[in-house]
Formats: sequence, structure tokens, C-alpha cells
Amino acid sequence: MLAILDQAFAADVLAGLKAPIPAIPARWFYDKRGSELFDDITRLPSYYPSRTETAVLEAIMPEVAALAGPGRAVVEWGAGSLTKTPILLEAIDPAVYVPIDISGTYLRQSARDLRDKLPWLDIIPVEADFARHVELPGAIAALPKLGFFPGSTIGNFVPGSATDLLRSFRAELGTGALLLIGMDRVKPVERLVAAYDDPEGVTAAFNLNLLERINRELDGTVRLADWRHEARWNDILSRIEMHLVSVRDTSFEVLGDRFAFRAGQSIHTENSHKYGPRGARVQLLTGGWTPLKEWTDPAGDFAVMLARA
Ligand code: AVJ
Repeated sequence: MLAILDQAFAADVLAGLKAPIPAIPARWFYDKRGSELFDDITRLPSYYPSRTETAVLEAIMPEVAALAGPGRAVVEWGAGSLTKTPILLEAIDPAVYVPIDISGTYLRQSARDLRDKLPWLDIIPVEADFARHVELPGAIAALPKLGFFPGSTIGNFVPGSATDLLRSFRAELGTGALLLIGMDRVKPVERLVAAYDDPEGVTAAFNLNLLERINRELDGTVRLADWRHEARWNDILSRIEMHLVSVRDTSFEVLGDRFAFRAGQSIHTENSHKYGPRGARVQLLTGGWTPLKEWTDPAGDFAVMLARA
């Protein structure tokens, strides 16, 4: 018997491999190995988003703290990074911090790490899939809220799904809440591709780990040597796409189902949308959030936006 999370993984993989354009949702990258590899990615010279956003957050915190005021419940979708989340929490003097994550193990570990770093902070972890509606703890019902969604994770959702997600954030936090969100900017294609196809090969390993995860968890027989990593810029849709491309005709089984791929066929594994200033605001507006303020690094590589529900 597969656990509930594994069943969801199995359903997404089987449906995704049978689709006319094979695709597996990017959320399944993040098993233990995948999360470690993503951590390595954030330290790569060519992967500018993490270090740029961190610098922007550090620079703007006095202003954000003045706008938000103390005593808020800070809600973060995703367990939070120990480099970015403390920058916000140390600056704004919150009443409580509510990290939401689908992985209970990961959530509890990161709550422990955060308690070591900020022992004064009241933390209420919530184990839930933030892509669905999350019921927030009753204890924060009466508090003013600040949502935190860094990393340009919103960019992993196509615009229609991003709108749905932002609307569900709004429904969870309520009218008057604030949202602090990271949104990566459009930039020259060479820099974008280099960020998702690093010379060190870490992003390739991150992408290929999805196939290893299928082998590990879903009785898969994928031959790793038959696949390679590819990062493509899709200009019309303004996004980096990651694909796993078969290097020769190949076939494999997953949970007893057989799949065949021709040389050059791909499995689409991730979208990472990049926004212009106007596109970023429109995405927030269609999701029910009114932009109040936005900041970037001096080069304009990455934007942090503040919006109100
Ligand atoms: C930070 C999760 C949004 O799209 O840049 C990094 C994930 N994928 N390299 C991104 C990712 C490949 C990432 N997110």
C-alpha cells in the first residue's frame, strides 16, 4: 500500500506520462534528495534568484516593517528557508509564525531549526498542501495577517493556476491582509538558461532525480542513461521550461504500466515564469491582490512585491 502522499505522486506521474504532451508537476521534485539538490542550486553562481531576493529582502525590511506594523500573524506557504524567513520575522515583530507544508517531517525539522534561531517566536506549523484551500489555526483568526511567498514559487504556476492560488491565499487570509511575494523578472535569455542549466550540472541532477524518485517510490524501471536535462526559454509564454529528453528510443514501467518514448521526446517537468513589471502587477490583481509597493535589486533582476487583499 502506498501512503497518501505517494498515491498523489503515483496519480500525477501515471496521468502525466499518459498525456498527449507528457508532463509531471514540479512539486514532485522535492523529496529529501531533491530538496538537498535545490539547496545546492540556490548557492550556484549562475542561479541568481535566491541570493538576489535575499539581498532585496534585507534592504527593504525597515520599510516593510513600517508598513506592516508589529503583532501580525505571518503565514508562509512552504516550510520556509532559514536564510529568507528570519529576515522578515526579525524585522517585523510578529505575534505568531504559521509555516504551511505538505511534508510533516520537513515542516517539523524546519520549525525546530527556526526555534533555535528565534527562540522568542510563537510557531504554529500546519501540515497541508498549499495548492488546496488551507484551514488556518483558530488561534490567529483575530490577528492581522501577512502572507509570505518568496522564491518566485508563484512562477511555477501557469497564469490561470497562479490566479487560483493567489485567490485561495486571499480567501485564507481575508480582506485587509498583506502579501509579500517574490517574482522573478524577465532578463536576457542567456542568463535565464544559465540559471537553469548550470555548468556544474546540479540542475540536471535535480531534474533527473525525478526519474530516480519514480524508480525508488513507484517501482519504476527508468534507465537514467536514456535521459538528459534540458532548460528552454519559451519566449511567447515568458517562461523557462525544464524537460527530460530521451536520448534514444526507450521504454520503462511505472507501477506495472509500460511507457515508450521516441528519441528526442520529452517529459515537461517545470515552468518558471518570468514577469515584466506590468505582468507581475496584473498577475497579482487577477488573483485579488492590489499591489502597494515593489522593490528590486539595482539591476532589476528580481522583484519583491507588497500587496493588499
Ligand atoms: C524557486 C522553486 C521557484 O523556478 O527557479 C530552480 C525551482 N528549478 N532551478 C525556480 C528551480 C530549477 C525554482 N523555485
